[in-house]
Order: sequence, then structure tokens, then C-alpha cells
Amino acid sequence: MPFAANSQQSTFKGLSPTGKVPCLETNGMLIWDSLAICEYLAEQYPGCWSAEVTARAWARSAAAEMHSGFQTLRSLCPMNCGIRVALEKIDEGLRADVDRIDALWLEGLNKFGGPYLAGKEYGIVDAFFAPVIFRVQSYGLQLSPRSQSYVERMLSLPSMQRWYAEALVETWRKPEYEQAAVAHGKIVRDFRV
Ligand SMILES: N[C@@H](CCC(=O)N[C@@H](CS)C(=O)NCC(=O)O)C(=O)O
Repeated sequence: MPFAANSQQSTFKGLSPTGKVPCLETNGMLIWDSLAICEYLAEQYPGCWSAEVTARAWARSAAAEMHSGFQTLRSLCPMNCGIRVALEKIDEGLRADVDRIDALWLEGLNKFGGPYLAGKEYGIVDAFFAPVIFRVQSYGLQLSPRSQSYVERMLSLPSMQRWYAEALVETWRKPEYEQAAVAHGKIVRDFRV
């Protein structure tokens, strides 16, 4: 089901209590909000969070920071997998968000040894940053070499490739998101159908 053209009239009202996605319906329960869904999944499947207490605490902190923060990045660089945007200038707030993400990723990769943020296994914390991975690609955001390798690793995952391929063939457009994508730059390539 596509998003409504205008976010005030969400098409998901009636399906999701907030009118927003994701919203999971399972075993007679409705679980809305990405973090609550991830916690539910972690109760069903071991390994979603790291088994090691320090890595788990770090991963939870980083995922929570992503869940509630980075508003400038979200508004100046809305997720749009299929386009490449040349930003006119790197706004101070955007630079601060990107620098913080870079520092956070470096901390995780250095502390827990990679190749994922909290160690050897892909987990919820990596999933939380997946939309940022696509934003880095779409808006050419500059990161340190180690964080950039993490971006490449994430982009090569079959799940990310499938997400990307499906995004490219999506024909439906939300005008609000299209306008936001070019509010601070111009589209230099468009790989969408
Ligand atoms: N805090 C919520 C945020 C959910 C959210 O903002 N979802 C957006 C898409 S990313 C949405 O459904 N927007 C409805 C719309 O644009 O019509 C979560 O993490 O699940």
C-alpha cells in the first residue's frame, strides 16, 4: 500500500494506531514503532542483540540514538534510494549529524572488531542504520574510510540489494518526499524507472 500524498492523511490510519509504518500484526497483537518491533523480534530470535553485555548495551544505546535523533539528516536528506543528489552546501547541522554518525560507527567498529557495528554478527543496531546507509549513497555524504567500508559492506548484503532493487522499480512517488529531496541540492542521477 503506498503512502498518502500528504502525510497528514496517512493511508495507514486504521491499520496502524499512529498512522505510521512499520507496524507489525502478529499472534493477535499489534506492535507499532520500529524499536518495539525489534524488541519483540529479539524475544523470539536470539542474536538480534549481541550476547555480550557491553556490546549489547552499546548497540542498544546507538540504536536508541538513531531512533530518536539525527533530525537534520532526516529532513535535509530524506531517504530516496534511487537518486543521487549534489547538495548545494553542507549545512552545519547536517555536518554535525554526519560527524556524530561517523564517530559512533568508528567507536563500534573499533571497540567490537567489526565487521558489523557491535561485532561479528549483523544485528538490530545495523538494521537501525540501514536507511542512513542509503542516504550516504544518495547524497554523497562524506565519512571516514573505515565508516565508508562499513557502508560498502552493508550495501553488498543480499537484503540491502533486494531493498535497493525493489526501490528502483517502484513507480509510485510521494510529492512531499520528492520536493524534500531537492530542497537543498539537485538530482544528478536518477536510477528509478
Ligand atoms: N518512530 C516511528 C516513526 C515511524 C515513521 O515516521 N514512519 C513514516 C515513514 S518512515 C510514516 O509511516 N509516515 C507516514 C506517511 O508519510 O504517510 C518508528 O520508528 O517506527
